[in-house]
Amino acid sequence: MSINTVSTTSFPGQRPGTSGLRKKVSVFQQPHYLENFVQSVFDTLGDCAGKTLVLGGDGRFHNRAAVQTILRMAAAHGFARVLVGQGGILSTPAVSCVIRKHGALGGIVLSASHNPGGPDGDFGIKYNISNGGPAPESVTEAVYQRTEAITEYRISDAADIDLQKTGATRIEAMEVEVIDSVADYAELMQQLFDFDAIRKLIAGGFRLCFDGMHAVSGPYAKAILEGQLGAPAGSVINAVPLEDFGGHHPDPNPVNAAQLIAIMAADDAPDFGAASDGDGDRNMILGRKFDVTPSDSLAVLAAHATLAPGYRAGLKGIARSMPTSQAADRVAQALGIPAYETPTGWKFFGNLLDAGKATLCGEESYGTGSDHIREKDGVWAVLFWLNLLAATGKSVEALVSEHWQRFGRNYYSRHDYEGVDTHAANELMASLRIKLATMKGQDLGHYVVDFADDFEYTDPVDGSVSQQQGVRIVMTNGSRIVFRLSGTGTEGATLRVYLERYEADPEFHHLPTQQALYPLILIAEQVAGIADWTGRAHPTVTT
Ligand code: VG1
Ligand code: CO
Repeated sequence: MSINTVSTTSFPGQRPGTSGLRKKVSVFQQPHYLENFVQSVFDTLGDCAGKTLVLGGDGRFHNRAAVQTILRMAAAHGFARVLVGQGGILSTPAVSCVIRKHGALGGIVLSASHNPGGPDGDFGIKYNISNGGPAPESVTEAVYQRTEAITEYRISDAADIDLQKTGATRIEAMEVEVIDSVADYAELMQQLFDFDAIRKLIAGGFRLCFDGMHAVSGPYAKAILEGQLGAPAGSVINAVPLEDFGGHHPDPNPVNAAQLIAIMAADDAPDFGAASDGDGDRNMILGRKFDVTPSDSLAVLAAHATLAPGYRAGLKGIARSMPTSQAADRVAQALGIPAYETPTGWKFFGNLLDAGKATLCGEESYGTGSDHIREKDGVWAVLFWLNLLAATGKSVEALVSEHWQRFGRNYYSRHDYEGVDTHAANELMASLRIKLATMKGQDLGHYVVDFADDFEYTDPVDGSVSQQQGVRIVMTNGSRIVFRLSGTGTEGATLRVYLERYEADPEFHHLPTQQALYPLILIAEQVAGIADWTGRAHPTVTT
């Protein structure tokens, strides 16, 4: 075994987006592409002698090859130890959990999350810091600067290690320990939730269906829901991670999880349905013939959090990303705790959680989590819901409807225009920004504009400022339209339009969502000229 220094030249565009660097697999397969990025991360970290790194991914195509390369590079960089998931598999929340539990310096997650996989699909890489969370912008920016200047990387010429067998081995002086992908994570879940109560609920005939979407959460859900909580075999469907996710989009929304939606819409539907995404950090919650919007899910969990043992002491605060509905703010107000509004992306929650300012966090994009780790967490959200259902004896629909009665309903929808021309999308946003200054007080038919701006966030802990985080038009009655461009796509641009209307009157709590939001949908089109700029009369995905 020896360590070699390899000359390289920089690749343009290795700037991490909302959640790491995501590109087509073919881009990552170019010689030196992955190596350049990894060396840039290591260079940014500096001396790693005596330090531990955690490594794993969602099992998508190229995962194993990338794991072997990164192990050889970590050895060359002088890490003392790497903890790698068996088969190269670790969900994003499991990486976060393992980093924290074992006091690692950080971790590398190989995933493009909900983006499709396979040789023609996407691949991704993300660095998480010692608190278990995604690196903040100061770090991702330093990594990017390094990728622009890189001229060489260092790598051991050691042979591939056997990722299937748990246990320790060595590359150069570095110890590599292949760990059970689920064990540490499952142990943490047992500390947070009332497993006995959930077990009783299930033993009493309560039926559930969890869709692993052939992505990483399958093994976690099988071990916990079927193995530890006694759900009958087959309660977890599409449980085996596949390199191409079975050809599907591992994105847990009603459009992509059509099989689960059909199961939950049947007359003999289970009591509870859920799905997670490629890397296991998202969750979709369903009742029998009933969908829970992610924003409502956060609000319901917050309102009942003390029913779960891990949250019995109460919440310190609730944080949500700006485009997420304001439903959780109403709960925070009722509980007398602070509510925080951050830019999109989990990395913005890290400081709030570390500083003890927030306990629960959520995003409208099927992301929910807490201070138990520093990532959003799909299986955690499922267990939280099961804990609430067991503790209250109520159905999913009853819990949500009662929540609306108490707090009012925030009708909410996101319209995505995927794969639009990047130039046109940028122009659309630029022209919206120009209009902002004159929108205040404007009468838009049913609505009057209270204020319009481009969301800017000052982190209350470290004072860092993030600008241009989404154009928002907020009406005098609290209804909102938000526009932003996705930072996770790999083809063209994706315009996201977020629509929210607050309705206090229970008599109007059961309208079809798109109908309830129709006046706002028309205003969004009128203000932004979406059809003109994108050539699209309708969104590609509505959630
Ligand atoms: C999307 C979501 C955002 C989420 C991010 C990463 O980002 O909108 O809420 O944090 O994906 O989630 P964007 O920039 O495309 O809107 V995941 O599960 O892909 O790591
Ligand atoms: Co994800």
